[in-house]
Amino acid sequence: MRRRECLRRGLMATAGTLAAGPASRLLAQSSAATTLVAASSQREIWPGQPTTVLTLGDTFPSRTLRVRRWDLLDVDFRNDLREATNIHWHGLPAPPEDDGHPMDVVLAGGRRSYRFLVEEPAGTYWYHSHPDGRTASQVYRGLAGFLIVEDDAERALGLPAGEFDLPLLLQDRRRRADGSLTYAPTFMDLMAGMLGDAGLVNGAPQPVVEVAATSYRLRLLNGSNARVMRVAFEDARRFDVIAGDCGLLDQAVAATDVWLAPGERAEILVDFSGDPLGRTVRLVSAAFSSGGPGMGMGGGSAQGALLPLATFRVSAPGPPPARLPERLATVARLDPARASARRRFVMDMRMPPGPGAFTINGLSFEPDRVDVKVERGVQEAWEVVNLSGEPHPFHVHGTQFQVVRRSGQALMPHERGLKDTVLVWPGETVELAIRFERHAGLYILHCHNLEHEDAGMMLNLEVR
Ligand SMILES: [Cu+2]
Repeated sequence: MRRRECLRRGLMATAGTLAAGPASRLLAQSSAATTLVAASSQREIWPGQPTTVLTLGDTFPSRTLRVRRWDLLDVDFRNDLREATNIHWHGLPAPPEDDGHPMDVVLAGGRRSYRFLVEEPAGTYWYHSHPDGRTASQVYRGLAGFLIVEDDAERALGLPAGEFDLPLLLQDRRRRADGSLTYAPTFMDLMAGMLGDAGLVNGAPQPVVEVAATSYRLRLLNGSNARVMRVAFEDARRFDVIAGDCGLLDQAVAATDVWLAPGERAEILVDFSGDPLGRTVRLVSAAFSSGGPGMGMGGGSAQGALLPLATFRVSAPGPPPARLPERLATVARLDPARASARRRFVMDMRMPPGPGAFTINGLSFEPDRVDVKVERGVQEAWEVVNLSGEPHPFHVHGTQFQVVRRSGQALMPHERGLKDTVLVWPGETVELAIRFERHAGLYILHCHNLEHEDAGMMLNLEVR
């Protein structure tokens, strides 16, 4: 297997940007062909209250896709909505024409295919709609789901699998009296982002998850529009962080909480084998002080407020807990000392909120303006500065990066692997090591607070 992967790697190196073309079809081990239809539908989120939601693959939230490394991701996409939409494959460096650039949309009633080779090792990715100015509204109503990449190296580790591998899409939503997911942000919501007062896990409000008394692999994805989550168990039990945004860490790191900004993922191993049958433990976003101007305002629950997410109930005996391997993976690291270009991105905002108020390097998104030009294959050192009073998750399309240093604190456990989104707190500077090596073409970088993004906190980035 390893030899075959090496061989394919070598072929890909010579194939270069052909990855999106016919060459990728020859290289792909198999095709993960699927049809995804974006549609409007009724679901019962809160008992007795039908809610109009948006679905991809006829599920709310959107259908979980599982692909294998070196598969051809092959999605026939149809837009049955009455608004334009598209799909972005968050975290995977897709070819630019398949990446879901905000201007590259499928009009109401239209269709297209998304097709590219999945070259990345096993990891927890996701996909969501990404049309300019409409991302927040569409993701809020349901257009987001898991995209899980699996491979043989990961399988050989013997991590909990099957029913013991639980992808958990964590979101906050604002509960309205009529049970609707009407997206109508207020002035304050546009500043802080849309914060909800109800925790949803895989689309269900505070579900009870029946588990066996053994270890579980939880794939945590913060799919909120704006809420930063400090995910923890209410009994402060320790768990092992095994993966971040883009796959496994070198080694597990013990922790009692994991901070996830919108767009970020972490995988944890949690052990219920010491719990008596019948015990319950709540998974929450624990309280923290955000210092943001949105605190206590906007009608939802404030940024940093305690938000219950799910209750785990240990309801059956289970197999012996999985043994955690000493080494999980070898993260393909860049040496930060070898950067040959430097760049600085300053995230800021001015009043009043709304179009043009949120800026990166003083600029608000202009579809026809290319703001950042990078050379393919050249390693760069990026400094991301947050001058505003709001936390901003900085997300880059077209590649993955490393977090090198934070000015405000040490790196968090899930930041020790490759990433595509990094949280930058007010006043903080974060240093990244980054290189675009896969495809040339037009991508974007932006804030993953979806209200900020829709208000223009986004730049066009061209890889040449
Ligand atoms: Cu932001």
